[in-house]
Amino acid sequence: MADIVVPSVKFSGIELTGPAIDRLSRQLGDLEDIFNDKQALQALPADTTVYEVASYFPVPDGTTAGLFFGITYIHPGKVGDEYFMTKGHFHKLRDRGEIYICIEGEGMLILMDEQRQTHAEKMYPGSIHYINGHIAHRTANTGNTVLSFSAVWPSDAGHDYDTISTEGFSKILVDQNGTPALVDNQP
Ligand code: S6P
Ligand code: ZN
Repeated sequence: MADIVVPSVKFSGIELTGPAIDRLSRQLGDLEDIFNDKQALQALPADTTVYEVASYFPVPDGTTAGLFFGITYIHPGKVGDEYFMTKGHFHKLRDRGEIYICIEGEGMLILMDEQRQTHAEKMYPGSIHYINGHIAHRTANTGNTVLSFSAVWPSDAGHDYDTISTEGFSKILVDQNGTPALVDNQP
């Protein structure tokens, strides 16, 4: 290997560019179990894109002592009074943490511990969020423009989506007269 290396994965504006970037996109049709207002959901096209994630996986999934990096882009929008948001997950290895850094837009990071205590942190350009292990995390776009944020997490963390898919978060983020409010989840 050369003594001096120029990395080929980099930010370009708000895009992640370079070889072997993994890209995924989630549509409303993939997110039926996370929004409460099923009537409002059915009134929207199932192929509406809610968020996209570009990730850099420098080592295989499950590698101990490595790190992954990704950028999530959540489009503006609502299903009923709930903001467009990510599925949300615990890490499969519960004691693995994560760092989020907001790049642009405005939003909320919703955090729930294993006792189902939930609170939220406001996301704004430059805000840094430390997510301890054992904490489920979900992000919502509360603005009128794309919310994007970068994330760094351990490469052996894995994702447990099933717990959130079946039990949900104990609180949801809704638009109350133009203001985001965290309210009890009553599905
Ligand atoms: C990975 C990290 C993010 C999310 C992304 C989408 O640990 O927390 O890259 O994967 O924001 O959210 P979700 O809940 O659909 O994975
Ligand atoms: Zn995570």
